[in-house]
Amino acid sequence: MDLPVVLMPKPMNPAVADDLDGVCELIKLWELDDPDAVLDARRDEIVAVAAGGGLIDGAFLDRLPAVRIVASFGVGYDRIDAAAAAERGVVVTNTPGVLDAEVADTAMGLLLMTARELPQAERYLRDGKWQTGAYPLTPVTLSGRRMGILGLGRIGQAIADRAAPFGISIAYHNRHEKDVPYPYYPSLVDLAHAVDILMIVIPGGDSTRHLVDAEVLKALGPTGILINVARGSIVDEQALVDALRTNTILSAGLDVFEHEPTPHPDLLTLPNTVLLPHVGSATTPTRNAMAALVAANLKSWFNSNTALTPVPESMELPGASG
Ligand code: NAP
Ligand code: 8YV
Repeated sequence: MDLPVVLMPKPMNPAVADDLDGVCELIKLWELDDPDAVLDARRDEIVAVAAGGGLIDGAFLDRLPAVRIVASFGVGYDRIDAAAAAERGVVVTNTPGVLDAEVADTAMGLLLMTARELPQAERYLRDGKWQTGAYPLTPVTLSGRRMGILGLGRIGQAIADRAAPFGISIAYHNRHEKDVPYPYYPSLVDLAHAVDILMIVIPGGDSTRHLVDAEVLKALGPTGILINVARGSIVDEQALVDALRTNTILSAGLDVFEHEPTPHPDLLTLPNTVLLPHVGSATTPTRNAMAALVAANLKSWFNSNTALTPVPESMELPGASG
């Protein structure tokens, strides 16, 4: 029997291909001499896409009319037009849950690094400056501070759980109030006013672009710390640079940027930033768990036409009821 044909447009964690060995024929697009010719020749055979980066929109899917599922690596799927996919009867899956702890650990690490200036202090030691005197005291401590979580979802809740033992209190802003023991702020600006730390964990994409703008940063205030482990597009990066330069906020810890892998150049030179190269989920065990979930979605689809973790936009489609 012919195996189902799966397109992998960009390189992915190798565990995806390993998990799919013998399950499907995998076309690794980036390895082909003439990818367009192969896409045209096999357009009616390719039934699934394993997506690990790159834009997947309506035009892309129109080239591949037999595709019924796009299994995406990562919980954020802002590079995939899931609504356009649904219009074409294509289910999109992501990898929720398996990375919550890892990303929450990264968020707390980034918060500690930023509030206590740990990377700057380490550079001070490495530069031989300790001999000339102690590293300056940092202006804020974490205990007793208030954290506003923009996006109290799976990862946001895992961050809240970790923040409590640090003596940090939680408030949040989502579009919808949740049944949780934390104060809810229907307005993001009001949340920013009320807290010392703004932790961003909402999805990226057009609907959240520049939600954190100059007004929100002003509301966070001169002792405020911004942490972003979600998507760079959520923050107006120029407004953030201006706010950091003018001490409108105290500091920022960023794992994500508007234009990856090229952060705004001023972020690199400002003294009050801590910058990570999008490593929120970047451990071998967690990336392997994400890869396994990508493969499990495809296997389940081929075995029983059922997606394991469809995104909300796909929920009305057959095989995606959860
Ligand atoms: P989730 O469980 O879906 O939580 C997202 C939360 O954001 C929900 O509580 C949602 O509540 C809220 N939200 C959505 N749109 C909003 C808006 N316009 N305004 C205010 N709140 C909004 O997602 P998750 O699994 O926690 O992941 C969150 C994001 O983290 C992902 O989408 C991804 O971009 C990012 N991420 C980054 C890394 C990394 O490596 N740095 C790793 C994993 C994930 P409402 O629906 O009530 O608004
Ligand atoms: C990954 C992420 O870095 O899951 C997400 O949304 O941003 C990260 O876990 C990303 O999926 C690409 O590898």
